[in-house]
Amino acid sequence: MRFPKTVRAFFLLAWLLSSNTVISQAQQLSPAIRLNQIGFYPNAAKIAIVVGEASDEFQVTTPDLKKVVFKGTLSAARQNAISGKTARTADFSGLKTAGTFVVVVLGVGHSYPFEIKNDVHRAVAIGSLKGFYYQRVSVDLPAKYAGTWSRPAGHVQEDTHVRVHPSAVSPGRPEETVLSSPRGWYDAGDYNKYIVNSGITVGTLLSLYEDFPQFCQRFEINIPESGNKVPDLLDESLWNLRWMLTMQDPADGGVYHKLTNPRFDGMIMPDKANKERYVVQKSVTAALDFAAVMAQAGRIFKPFSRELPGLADSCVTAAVRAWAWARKNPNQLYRQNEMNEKFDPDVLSGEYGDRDASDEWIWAAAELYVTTKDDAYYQAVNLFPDDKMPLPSWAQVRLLGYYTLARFEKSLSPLAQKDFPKLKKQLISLADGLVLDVDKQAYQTVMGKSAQDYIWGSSSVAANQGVALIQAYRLTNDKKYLRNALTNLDYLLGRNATGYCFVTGFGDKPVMNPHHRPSVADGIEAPVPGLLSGGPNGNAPKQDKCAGYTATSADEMFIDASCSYASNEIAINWNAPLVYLAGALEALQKAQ
Ligand code: G3I
Ligand code: 9MR
Repeated sequence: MRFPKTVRAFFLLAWLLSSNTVISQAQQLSPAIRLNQIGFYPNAAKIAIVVGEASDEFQVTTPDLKKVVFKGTLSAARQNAISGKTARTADFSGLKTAGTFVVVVLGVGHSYPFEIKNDVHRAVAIGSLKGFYYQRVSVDLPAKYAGTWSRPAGHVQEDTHVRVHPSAVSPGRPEETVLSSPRGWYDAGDYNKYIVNSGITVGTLLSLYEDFPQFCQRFEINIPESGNKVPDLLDESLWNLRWMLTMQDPADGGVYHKLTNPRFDGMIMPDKANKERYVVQKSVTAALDFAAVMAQAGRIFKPFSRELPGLADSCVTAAVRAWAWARKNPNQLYRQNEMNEKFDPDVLSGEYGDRDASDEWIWAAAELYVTTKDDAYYQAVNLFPDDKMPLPSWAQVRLLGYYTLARFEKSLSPLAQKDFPKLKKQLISLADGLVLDVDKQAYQTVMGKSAQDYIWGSSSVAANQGVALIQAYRLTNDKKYLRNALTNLDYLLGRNATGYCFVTGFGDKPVMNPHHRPSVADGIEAPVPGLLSGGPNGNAPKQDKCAGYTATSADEMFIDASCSYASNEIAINWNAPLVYLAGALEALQKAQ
């Protein structure tokens, strides 16, 4: 809906008369103007979306509304294909001056302030990696690193006295066996530790290091290890990697699916969560995700043999043994309900179950092949069963293997070289599909062209689309992929149908009440920072039954309430692609 012609003519007249003065200094902050609440690189695209009725003109001004630095005309109205609402674009890409500004739209109001500067997403990149530090198990988080959110260690006793669940017993480890399996990150808003989800998370973080090693050298996040000779990204990843290593049964190389309480804890602090914990059944998906990550870690930590003696070799050995276990147990999927029928106590924490391990085989084979340079891994599984390029998620890791093959294009053996042109074409066609028709989308973001994007953890869909586009950029040097990747960072930081910045601690309308036990229980108003909320999920009301959903469309199906675990939990596998996306865009900012 637009204003009648006479009203628009009046606004236009006022606008012309105003010359360089502001449209109206009485403008109020308007939630209808959606933009990246952090800001923009000087040379990159700069877009705000205006929802609903608006006049044709907009300005960019100083935050006090006194000085106009840019004037523009809103685009024609587009209809949001998901909600039916009207959206118009304020494009101020022409403004390249550094500073802090707001967008002002006549008859609507002004936006939150944002910055234009180099390194504008550095704080988000640092904050989202630091988010992992706050998830650390087994260690105190002192104020020196954790600031206001300092807290005592969780699961110190519990995770050094872990029981073997009846589903997981083996000749060497009968039922009463007690294991030590400390460290790692809490998975999400809950306090359990899951190998499958750890796999994609660590794999994604380590990939940022492999793709942008120089950037990672200077990527410091103030953790206890900062200042040692190992980049912080690797040190933080090691906190989880070392835990993962303890989840392998030394007798047979199998990997337990998870370390968990039988039931979720209440909303309490980690040091108060004292329930007995178990390692449960070994699974083929856990073994293969573990093998993939350990193989990747093996090659990454090799140059650090002085700082971390023996680590790289241990990782490769662990990977090879997990792979061998998977070869012997290809059908051992994790099916929680079936397991609970056979064994007690019942385990009711997150399942991370999977009916199909073919993608985990592909990922593990690709990583082992690249690390060991042994063609046998390349030939062991059908690496290219079809032309599909499914976006990475915890249940779908095929592309992680393809990204690795692409990353090592120059050192592939002749066997893999042969397949490479086709793989490259397919990765590029995935990216071409993502960038198609973004200009027709209400928010001008890659995210949200289809309502299908709004699933549980949709923020990770946006972030992983961004990662796929960065991969395409690396393969082609075509900046259109970078430009489109940035649209999804804009989405996560506020240019979306909810108006929230989905990263805690960032933006002017940040998520404040995530489903995150420490954030709920610590008595501090602000949530633990640097954590990515799951985001809108069309099915959330059915899934978490939290009261308060009023939205009628999937792109808005989100509430900033701690009961909403289906739209507002945080999770390590969602944070990792955010770290990648923000880090990669920072590393590549000169190219944008
Ligand atoms: O992918 C399908 C999609 O094709 C379909 O259209 C849509 C319709 O519902 O469903 C999609 O699947 C959903 C899937 O998430 C998407 O990743 C499932 O319905 C949904 O049940 C599933 O939710 C998972 C959730 O656990 C419940 O099992 C999330 O992926 C997963 O991230 C989440 O993980 C939990 C752990 O179990 C426990 N720790 C916290 C963590 C985060 O919430
Ligand atoms: O806190 C749990 C969260 O991490 C999971 O993603 C979610 C779905 O498995 O479950 C949450 O726990 C809830 C449980 O499923 C049902 N009772 C309420 C729990 C949250 O308070």
